[in-house]
Amino acid sequence: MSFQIKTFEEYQDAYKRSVENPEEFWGDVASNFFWKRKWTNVLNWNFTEPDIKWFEGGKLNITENCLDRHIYKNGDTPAIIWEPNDPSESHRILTYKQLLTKVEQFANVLKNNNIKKGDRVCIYLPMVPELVIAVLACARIGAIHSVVFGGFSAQSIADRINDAECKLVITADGGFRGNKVLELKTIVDDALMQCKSVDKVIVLTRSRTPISMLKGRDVWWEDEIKKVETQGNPACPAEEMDAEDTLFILYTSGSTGKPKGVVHTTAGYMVYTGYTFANTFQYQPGEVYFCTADIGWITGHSYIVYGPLSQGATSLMFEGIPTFPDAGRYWDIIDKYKVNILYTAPTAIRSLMAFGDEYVDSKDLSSLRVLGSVGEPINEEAWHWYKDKIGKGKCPIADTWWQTENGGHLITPIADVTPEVPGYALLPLPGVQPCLMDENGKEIEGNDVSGNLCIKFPWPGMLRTTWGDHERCKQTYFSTYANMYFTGDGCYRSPEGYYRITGRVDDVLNVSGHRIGTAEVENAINMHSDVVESAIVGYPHPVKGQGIYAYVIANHHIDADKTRQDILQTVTRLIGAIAKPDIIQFVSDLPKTRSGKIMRRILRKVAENDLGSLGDTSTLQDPTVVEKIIEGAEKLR
Ligand code: 6R9
Repeated sequence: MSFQIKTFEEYQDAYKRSVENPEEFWGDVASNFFWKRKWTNVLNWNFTEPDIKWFEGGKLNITENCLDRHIYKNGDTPAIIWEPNDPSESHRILTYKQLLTKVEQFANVLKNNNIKKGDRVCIYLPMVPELVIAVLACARIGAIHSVVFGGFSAQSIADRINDAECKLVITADGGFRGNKVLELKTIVDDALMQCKSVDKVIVLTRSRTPISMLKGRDVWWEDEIKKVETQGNPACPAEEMDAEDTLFILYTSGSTGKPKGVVHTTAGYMVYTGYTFANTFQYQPGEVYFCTADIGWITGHSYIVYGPLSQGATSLMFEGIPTFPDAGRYWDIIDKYKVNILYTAPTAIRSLMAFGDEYVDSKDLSSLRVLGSVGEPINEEAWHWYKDKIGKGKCPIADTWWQTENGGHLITPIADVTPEVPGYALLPLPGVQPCLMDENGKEIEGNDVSGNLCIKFPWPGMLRTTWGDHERCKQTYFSTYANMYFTGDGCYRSPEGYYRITGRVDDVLNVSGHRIGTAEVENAINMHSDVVESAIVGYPHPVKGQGIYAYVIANHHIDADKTRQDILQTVTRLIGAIAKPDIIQFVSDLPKTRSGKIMRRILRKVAENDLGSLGDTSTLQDPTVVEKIIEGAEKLR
């Protein structure tokens, strides 16, 4: 890992070089990877189209970088350690050699099922090693994976499959999460009633839940593997991919209705996730690294699968939830496998903190060396508990700020290299040029200032487009400010020049570290036959970070308690349980401007119970609406 920065001076040098001579800088980083053919041009870009190309002319396969190149020296190093949901079930370890064999085998299964380079494959699996195998098998043959988080509903899966026109779905009979069984195959069956493009479903056995298998369409994972074995288990050579060939699509919520398929390409994503993994966490050979995210989110893609594996690391994946069988589960896992690096989310920290220290105190956490945080701003109380209780005051905390669209960390402390300040993502990694913009499109210079966070210059891991709709990519990220990537986040830069992310400035909520578009939830609620109109806002929630507050105008005749339950059911069916409102307030009207726009600012203040600063309500069509809403909110508290 010769690109690992070791001291603050080295960080400063690397940063300077990355800004003054980005092509040389990233060319040097990229030469630490395995290329079938070297690139001819490091970077070609403009942010107006946008059109971004890294390592043009380069040929490679990311799985050769994540697997084959480690085999010679480190074939017996564990690549994946898997801890099951139920602690009494045996864990599994896959060495690099074993993982490669399984990936090649399953890549041949995909080929046998008619999947070719460029085809889209939807993966809807629980957190089992086969999920990593499926992802890498797609990459092996150049198929584009679209992983859908196991908590999403049939409708959400159908929307994602149809948007990407996936040909094949990989799922399991069911998945275990705590004491629940997720009926994954049944949910896929429901989704596929709406999907014409899918002609095959590969089903892994996991929960042995009874399911239906449709003749001609559905096949068992295990049977398909047997077929490959009877074919003599041939190797599966890695498909030669162009640097800019699409590696995967991952859907994420924005401020408008429909989730966007964020597109990441091969070489830039590989270089960026590998570089940031090695640097942020200062991973050392032989260490056990545990990221608690689900592979259904970008954190799992970049920092369970691709980043760690490209660096030959040992990546621990956990099938279950932090509170099963009790709130000491993460600490048990750390103790059991002598985990050195833990990467988790503030929502998990806050939730475990609330269970009390007795779950932590009896565990041996002395193996921990580095802690990471991701997904949402970390409040100081949680930061200190993490630092003192979990890290025993000796582990640096990397509060990594980044987004699905970014591929990897953009602003983060580097463990033991840069300073740390609670609540601060701190400083940009080399190659990242952040800036703060004001409402008029002007850059805010200097320190001790706040503004909208933008990035001025491309980095290799950034998104290239949104699937099937380049215009949307341009509109969402590259149009708010000329020649800038707009993040959607607000940010403060301290007198020292340190960055603190203050949260979304658009209509995107961050609930337990998951992005939820308010428009998406509103659309779902509005589908309910008794709902006339709705408005969603976020409000501070002690564990989730933000909770979902729904203002709903319903038909007069409703039974409020019953309709509330029905609305929750509607949202669960249309999006998934993660988008369920925490509070539903029925209102007779919503505060609207004379042009008919909902004034969300006021709704937010009411939801936050911050009534002293409602601001100007004189431009409302009917200012008395606000009083009625405040009255109703008080009754709910
Ligand atoms: C990786 C990931 C992205 C949004 C982002 C921001 C918030 C993520 C954060 C953070 C403060 C951090 N966010 N990390 N806010 N501090 N360390 O979470 O991607 O799901 O796309 O969410 O999450 O608001 O814009 P994604």
